[in-house]
Amino acid sequence: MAERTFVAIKPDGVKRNLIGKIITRFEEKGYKIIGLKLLIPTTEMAASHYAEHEGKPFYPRLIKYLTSGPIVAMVVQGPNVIAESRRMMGATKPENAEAGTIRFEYAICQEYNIIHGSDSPESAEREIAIYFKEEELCPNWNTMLEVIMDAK
Ligand code: D4T
Repeated sequence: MAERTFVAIKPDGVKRNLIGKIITRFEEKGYKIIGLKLLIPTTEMAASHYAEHEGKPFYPRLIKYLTSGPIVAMVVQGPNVIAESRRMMGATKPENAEAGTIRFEYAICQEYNIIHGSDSPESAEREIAIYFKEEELCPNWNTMLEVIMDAK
């Protein structure tokens, strides 16, 4: 199976009308979006997503933030997409993000850093399963389209 990762445009990114700009970066890079939805995460979803941070001082605000409005949940597929998409996002703290990265361009604080990306294959599969059913994903859509176009 091709490498895939979970990416979320967080509520501040959606509220600031950055959906198109952020999706464009992944498309222009050459990655395929194989799952996409707009949803307001429940507290259970957010708690599961950020289980590793439970008990930390910033955890309650993190959960409140993630459940405060719609997010765009995406599954993105392509070579080395887990590491590369995090490089495209830049450091968690926008002030440490390299010039040209998504957080450098669009975020000014760690707490509201507009985007999330899985940090390992295990996190990617765990996070994809929180937001998507496997049958909601379209991993082979490019091949499917080629078959239809060839038939014409
Ligand atoms: P996410 O998971 O949102 O992509 O962030 P990172 O993978 O880049 O960073 P993380 O897990 O360390 O942090 C998760 C989330 O918590 C917020 N946060 C983090 C915060 O508000 N205060 C803090 O001190 C830390 C460490 C930001 C991202």
